[in-house]
Amino acid sequence: MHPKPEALPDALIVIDVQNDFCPGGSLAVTDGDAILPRINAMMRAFQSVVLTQDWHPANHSSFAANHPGAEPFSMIEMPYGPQVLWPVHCVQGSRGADFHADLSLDRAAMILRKGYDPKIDSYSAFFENDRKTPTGLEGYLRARGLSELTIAGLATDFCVAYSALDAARLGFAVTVDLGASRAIDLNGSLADAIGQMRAAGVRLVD
Ligand code: VGL
Ligand code: ZN
Repeated sequence: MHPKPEALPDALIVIDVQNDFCPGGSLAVTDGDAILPRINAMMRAFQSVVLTQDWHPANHSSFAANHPGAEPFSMIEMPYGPQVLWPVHCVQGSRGADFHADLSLDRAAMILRKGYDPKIDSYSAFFENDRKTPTGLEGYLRARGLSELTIAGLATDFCVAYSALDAARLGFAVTVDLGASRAIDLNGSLADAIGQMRAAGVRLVD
């Protein structure tokens, strides 16, 4: 009798580790690039790795520049709810939208792009910001039998948190690795996101 080899945990979802969210980028997250060694090492410990990529057209409605007179980081009301207006970032095909050069891509089974509809933002890897329009990631994970997810990347309080909350709502078992994530922290958004993830049953590890 041979013991069954310990199965690797299911899926690692790496959120938006792109140049524009790293130091020097247009929406730089403090120390965003500090997570790279840890993320790269984590990839080897999962059955499947999914990378997401924020992927906006230049006329995207989440850009302050597309709302005359509006300042970056101000809020507007969109048909689907409140929306932060961001500096122009992750424009399709731009250097800022590329993955950070040190991000290991070899083990990525899937690269999911989001935020390409000019009318609606998409923080989450699962749904656009109306919390209804699916990206297809749920179907991908279910079809492959991947039900336990670890989520990390940029930024903790926006795309990571929205992805984790949606995944929990869909019934996945979700862990967020805070040590492999960094936050924007806009007006208390990090504390808010942590509180919401805890309340939703997301496991938080450091
Ligand atoms: C993100 C703001 C705008 C993120 C993306 O990846 O957290 N934040 N677009
Ligand atoms: Zn974006």
